[in-house]
Amino acid sequence: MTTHFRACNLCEAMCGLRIETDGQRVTSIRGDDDDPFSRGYLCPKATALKDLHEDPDRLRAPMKREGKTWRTIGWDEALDEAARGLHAVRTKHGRDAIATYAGNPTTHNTGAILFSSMFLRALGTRSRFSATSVDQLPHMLAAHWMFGHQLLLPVPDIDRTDFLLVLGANPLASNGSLMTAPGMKHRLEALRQRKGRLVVIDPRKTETAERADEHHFIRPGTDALLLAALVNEVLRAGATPLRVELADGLETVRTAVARFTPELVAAPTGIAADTIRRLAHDFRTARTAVAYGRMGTSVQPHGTLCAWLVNVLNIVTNNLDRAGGAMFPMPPFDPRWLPRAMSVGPGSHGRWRSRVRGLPEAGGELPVSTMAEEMLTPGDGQLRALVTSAGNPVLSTPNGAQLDRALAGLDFMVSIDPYLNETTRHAHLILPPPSPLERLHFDVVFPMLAVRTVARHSPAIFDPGPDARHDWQIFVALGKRLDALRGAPLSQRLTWAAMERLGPERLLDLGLRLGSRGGLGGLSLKKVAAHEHGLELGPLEPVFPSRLKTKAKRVQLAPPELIADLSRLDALVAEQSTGLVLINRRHTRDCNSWLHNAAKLVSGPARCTLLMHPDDATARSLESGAQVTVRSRVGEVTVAVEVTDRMMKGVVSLPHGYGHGREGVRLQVATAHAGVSVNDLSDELRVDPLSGNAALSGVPVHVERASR
Ligand SMILES: Nc1nc2c(c(=O)[nH]1)N[C@H]1C(S)=C(S)[C@@H](COP(=O)(O)OP(=O)(O)OC[C@H]3O[C@@H](n4cnc5c(=O)[nH]c(N)nc54)[C@H](O)[C@@H]3O)O[C@H]1N2
Ligand SMILES: Nc1nc2c(c(=O)[nH]1)N[C@H]1C(S)=C(S)[C@@H](COP(=O)(O)OP(=O)(O)OC[C@H]3O[C@@H](n4cnc5c(=O)[nH]c(N)nc54)[C@H](O)[C@@H]3O)O[C@H]1N2
Ligand code: SF4
Ligand SMILES: [Mo]
Repeated sequence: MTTHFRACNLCEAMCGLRIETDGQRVTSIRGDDDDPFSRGYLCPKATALKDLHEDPDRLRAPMKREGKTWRTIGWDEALDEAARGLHAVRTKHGRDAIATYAGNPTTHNTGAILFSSMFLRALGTRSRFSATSVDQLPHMLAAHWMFGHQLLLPVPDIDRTDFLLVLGANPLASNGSLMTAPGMKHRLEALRQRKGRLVVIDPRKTETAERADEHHFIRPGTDALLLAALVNEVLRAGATPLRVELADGLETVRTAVARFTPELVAAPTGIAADTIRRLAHDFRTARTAVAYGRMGTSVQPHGTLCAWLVNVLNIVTNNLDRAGGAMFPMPPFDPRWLPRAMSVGPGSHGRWRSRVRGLPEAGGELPVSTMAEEMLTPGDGQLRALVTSAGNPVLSTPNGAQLDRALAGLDFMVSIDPYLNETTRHAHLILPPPSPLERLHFDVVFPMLAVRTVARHSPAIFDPGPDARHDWQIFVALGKRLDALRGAPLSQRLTWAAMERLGPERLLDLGLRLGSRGGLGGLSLKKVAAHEHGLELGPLEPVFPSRLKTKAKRVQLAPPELIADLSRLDALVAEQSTGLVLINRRHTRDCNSWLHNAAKLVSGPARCTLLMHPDDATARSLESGAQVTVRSRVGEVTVAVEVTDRMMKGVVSLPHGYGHGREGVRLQVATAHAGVSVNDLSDELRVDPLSGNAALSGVPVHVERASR
């Protein structure tokens, strides 16, 4: 029996685990009580690391598709064929005819995150897509414009705040997002113990809302109105907070939000004017306070306005870059300051536009809501090939059924993925990396979002053997071949050789030595690794103005793009809401679309149900358990209804990540708990036009009893 200590890589929380193994088997997975950051906390998903490792459906060797049949092939053959296939498309149709889609687990995979930028450079395509544009893109764009870097994302200082205002997030189920803080339950309990307040704004009375001091239902998609009214109220109260000196544009903001009075926004948001006024007062006068908006505020038509206004509210109440407010983590290994070739850079917007719909590039990527139409619309620049890595866009992006059709028509597709699932079944080649327990893990992304300063190195537990290729090795192998095929200069080939020799471990070591904290001779991988339960360097500290990346080292409170975008809110005020709208939810035992093959995680009553308010059910003569057809502009699904007063009237909710019933999927357990895909209803034409982020929430739907 051997004991290993390791950070869980399944979500942002980075919980420390204590894993017992016996030979090649995992015998137990528990929380690591000695982890100074997570203190023994873990969620039910952690045990899926064992299921994942032992899953007979997990691919262990490259797969090649011939028609509908798959056969196993060797790595050299697979990599050669993948590179040749991509090169052929590049030669015939140009570089931009190859699309790439990077999914969420990329950010939880050390090698993938460190080496994917280089691979993308080797492909040289502008047709880059990722889960970012069905997720946090608005937050990144607001940060780019306000703080000068898309990854300068302010994080709520949850352990020290006196007032936490949560909009559109459910950390008790999601374990936190753009806020890495394991053990959310304990942290919220501690907030209560110190007499702090938790206020939740959500169209569903969520697990988090249940434990809040106050919960207010809000009409989906209207948070920007609420936030504008809150900012307006705070500014009208006349306080001039100290740190606003560090910011430009206060007067512009004041003028721009002046028309959004609590009375104006009460009807469209569904929140009474008095309540808004009181919230503004309480927030402004709390010793410390922080507003925090997440998925519910970003995947809606005004996502970037929301992200901006959350920051503005924190700034005008003097709660940015201050203990108990919203703070900027500066981790020991900081990917923001890596060389440009290896990092995402400070951000950008609108340098080019998508061919069909003219949506803007952001941070070098196009909105994934446009990917299917770029494949299906003939003409110069049509997408002909796709590389997916760690992504399942058929289930995770809007109008998944359309994308499903589009993928079936591609000339060539390669998927770097351990499963044959809804997306990868369209690939010509699947290149599977080993399981998480077979590789080193060092969180590169999430310490940048963590509420304390942390670093942790987790060595591999099992040896994947000589016949395995890690994600980073696949990227290097493909990149090298692609460069050789196009006759890249020798210097480029030498770079690949150097990178291959370096590998993630030496790169991490270098980054730690040069990092934001250590300076040369400071930290090293060895020093971090010596802390087998993780290294914790204390609470966050203020970083302004030196860490701001704006030209003048001042916060830009009033980016012109956002001030202009406020005009869209006038239409929102006038909008008459009729009919039902659909929102999404997450369950503690789901992990986006991809852990449903773990039996323990899908056991119990079926979770893929449509939540509906009793009045809406009565109006349609529906009772809990009734099968209903849910129809939107793009498609329909049939699902059981669950009547509950936890939903706002006029709003229904489906979980995201289900829909495993598609033909050809090799996921034995998941297909037995298939459910329906919410993204067969979400509409790819509904986006936040400023960022191009998908408006997955608030989709108009029609619901009626299913006819047999
Ligand atoms: N309607 C609706 N849609 C949503 C959301 C929503 O709330 N509602 N949420 C959105 C959000 S926040 C996100 S992040 C996206 C997620 O969207 P995606 O990232 O596209 O999808 P995932 O479900 O995370 O699928 C992950 C894929 O990566 C594979 N994988 C897992 N680990 C690894 C690894 O280490 N290496 C490689 N190469 N592959 C791996 C899995 O087999 C799976 O195929 O979905 C978005 N879509
Ligand atoms: N168990 C579990 N944990 C996860 C994941 C998972 O799939 N399962 N996924 C991970 C990922 S990739 C992410 S990005 C995070 C997401 O983390 P969170 O954002 O905390 O999770 P969600 O459940 O998507 O929460 C969004 C909330 O917004 C509400 N909402 C919907 N529309 C609106 C609106 O218009 N306004 C307001 N105010 N609220 C609205 C929904 O009811 C929901 O409660 O979770 C991560 N953690
Ligand atoms: S909350 Fe669960 S899934 Fe997330 S890191 Fe912790 S144990 Fe893993
Ligand atoms: Mo996400």
